[in-house]
Amino acid sequence: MKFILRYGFLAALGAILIAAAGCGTNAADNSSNQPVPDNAQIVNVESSNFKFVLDKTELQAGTPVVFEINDKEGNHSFSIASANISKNLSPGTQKVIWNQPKAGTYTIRCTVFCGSGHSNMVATFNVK
Ligand SMILES: [Cu+2]
Repeated sequence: MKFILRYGFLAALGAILIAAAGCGTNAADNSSNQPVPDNAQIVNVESSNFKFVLDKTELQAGTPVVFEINDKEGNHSFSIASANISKNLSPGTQKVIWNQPKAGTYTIRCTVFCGSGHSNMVATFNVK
């Protein structure tokens, strides 16, 4: 009886752990519950089927960046592989904070298959 109870508990714990891992966002998810740095550069991003539109594409290196993303339609992701940023988007506003942008040209992509125009969801910006 004790045996059954113990293994029943372990099985339940395992199920919880698997569920938590499965529904969580990935490790690179830049959570919107971080405080926004005072000196941040704000970039407004509009995502829709099937594009990203940024209100600025020239940013300053070394100054935190906050992407204020308004997803107009569809489920997408806002992913910048070379900056280790990936956030799943659903309609509404969400934000991504990038604390230490380094100089370079960056590409934003959607990594969630969102439909026929998915591969067109690419935008670039520069950090100088
Ligand atoms: Cu997509």
